[in-house]
Amino acid sequence: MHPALVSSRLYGIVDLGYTAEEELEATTAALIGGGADLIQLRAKGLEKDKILALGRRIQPICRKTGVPFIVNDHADLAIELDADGLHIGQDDGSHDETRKLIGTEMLLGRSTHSPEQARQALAEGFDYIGFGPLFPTPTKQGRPGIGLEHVGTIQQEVGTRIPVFCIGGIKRSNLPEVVAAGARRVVIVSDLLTAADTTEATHEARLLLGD
Ligand code: 3NM
Repeated sequence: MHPALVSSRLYGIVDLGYTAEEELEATTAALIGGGADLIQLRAKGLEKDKILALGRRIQPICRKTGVPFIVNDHADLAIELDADGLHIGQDDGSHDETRKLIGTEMLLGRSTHSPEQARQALAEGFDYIGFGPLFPTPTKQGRPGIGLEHVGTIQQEVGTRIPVFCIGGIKRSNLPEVVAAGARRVVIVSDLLTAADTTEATHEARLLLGD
């Protein structure tokens, strides 16, 4: 397991679908202050120049606090931003192609949506995976929830080798059942970003994950 990820439990995403541009720094700081162990910039549908400008505001906050900064989708932007990692989906190219682009140092994560995809991502050499969506979610529309059925198995088979971050429709309210199903690590987006106090919500989620 990559040393930077061994103790990671809660993955926070600054998603421009929820976070207003002027709140970028405050939201990043709130997620980190509440206990997020990784931060991803997710800006679906925005121009690359725009994403670059947003990333330039988040990256230094992550660097200063020692929290890995992960860029979604764009290898070139991850390089340009001196990010600590790149996250890619199933349709964003192979592990080896992407690794060649970003070099050996950067973390490389993959979204997976079934047990087969999770096993494959481990075999291909990804540093971590997202596994979901567990529940239907407005943040990623058009995908059915895969439920909790495979969470325990994938945590045992894959999650003991590389971090498995369960994702999709996870909230503080259902986090206990996700943990009870065997999840050790999670990504939570809307429940933290739409909370009245993101720092407090993140802290609550971190406590619900347990030791
Ligand atoms: N990826 P929320 S689910 C960004 O299954 C994303 O790969 C998913 O947001 C996947 O916590 C998802 O608001 C949305 O449901 C997560």
